[in-house]
Amino acid sequence: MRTLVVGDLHLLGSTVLPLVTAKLSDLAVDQVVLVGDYFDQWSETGNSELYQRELVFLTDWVTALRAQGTPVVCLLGNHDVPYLTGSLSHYSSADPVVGRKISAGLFQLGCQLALKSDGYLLSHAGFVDTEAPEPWYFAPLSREHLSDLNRLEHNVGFSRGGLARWGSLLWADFDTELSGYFNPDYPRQIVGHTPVPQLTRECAGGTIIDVDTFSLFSNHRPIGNGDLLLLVEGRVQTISTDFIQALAIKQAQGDLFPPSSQNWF
Ligand SMILES: [Mn+2]
Repeated sequence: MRTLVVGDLHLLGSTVLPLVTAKLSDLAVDQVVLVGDYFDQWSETGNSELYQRELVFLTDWVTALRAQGTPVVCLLGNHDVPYLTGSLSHYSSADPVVGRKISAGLFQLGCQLALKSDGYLLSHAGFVDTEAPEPWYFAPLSREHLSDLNRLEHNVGFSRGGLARWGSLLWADFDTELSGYFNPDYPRQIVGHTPVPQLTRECAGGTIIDVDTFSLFSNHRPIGNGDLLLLVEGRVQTISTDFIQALAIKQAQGDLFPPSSQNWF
């Protein structure tokens, strides 16, 4: 199995996903995994048109790939779950139309919490200490699990501003929680959630890899280099992309996050 893993998107799908498309045939990819956090971006919370445009781009992109026979697994991140549960965060879009459309879109995509592939456990933020996946994490989310999902979304550790001892698989911080205290039953994990300059690997008794290379600083400059991860029969390869150039071109054209024509916030 050849699995291409894509980090957090945060309303950058229309910039990032074409770069992913360009790699698929050369790399003979069998399966694509998106690690979640499709929505929310610094200073764009009120840009409802951006949210809706990126939602359509994401669902169209995933639907087209699946129709062509390439499975796409869409994991859920802490920035996605509030739109499903209705328990919005300070960083969520407060527009009820946006929220309703995102919720419908995430259900349509069949988003799930975790995936096992080639000996690795993939999730948005990872499994710390005794946190372990339950069977429903591996299936497309159904409405009966929304209260469980809400509980996981509110399980935030100290280092991310919460009161829990550890963050859940939606919140575990890579540096302070996951890399040092991963669940020893799952020593091979791939996650997003914590922005990194490049694919980051911790090997203190395990192989814990962070793929969150598309996240931006609050001034919309890139933190990461836009690398992707290719998992081939249990081995990991780094796949570089033109993310930095693509981002710079869109920024120069004022086309990265075009302002909403009805931006009341
Ligand atoms: Mn994120």
